[in-house]
Amino acid sequence: MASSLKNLSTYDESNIPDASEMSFGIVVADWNRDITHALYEGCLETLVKHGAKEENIYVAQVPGAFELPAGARILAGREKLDALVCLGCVIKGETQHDEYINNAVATGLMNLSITTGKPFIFGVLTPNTHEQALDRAGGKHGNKGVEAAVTALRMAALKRANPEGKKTIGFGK
Ligand code: DLZ
Repeated sequence: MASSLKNLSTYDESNIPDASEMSFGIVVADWNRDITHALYEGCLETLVKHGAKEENIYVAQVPGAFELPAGARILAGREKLDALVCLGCVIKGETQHDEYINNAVATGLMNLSITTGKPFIFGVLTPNTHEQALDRAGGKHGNKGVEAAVTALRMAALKRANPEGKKTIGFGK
């Protein structure tokens, strides 16, 4: 399995843009809240670690992952944000609910990103079991909230970049 030996949240900290002038939204689903709140902690910590000010980070809770795109759209309409991170956890069950929810959220966030030109980051765990979720919410495979924050930082910087005279943007080590 691809993740069997990896902590998926390791990244080159020296290559992350400074976020001191940036604003972010974090939308967190309440379903599986032990997991989603651990994702939130990892996400918040990472944004602050790279310079984001807590007063420039806007947080909204929504009932479940299905509500993430609508919650993110509401937050984006209310505040001037560089990027939004959407955090959830949909655990596979006996029915296909997970596929409907995950596909809807992925499509919804992609549509928002394309139509608004603003990054809406997919920070949703899609595990088969609660244990797999724990492994990815601060456990042996890292914290997807950290990964989502890093993605938000990079995409926010890409959106802000003034490419005048440059042929490459965000092409790091
Ligand atoms: C209904 C439902 C189920 C069965 N499972 C999850 C889940 O594992 N993770 C999650 O975030 N939300 C779940 N939901 C709730 C839906 O996301 C949504 O909140 C409801 O269907 C109401 O629209």
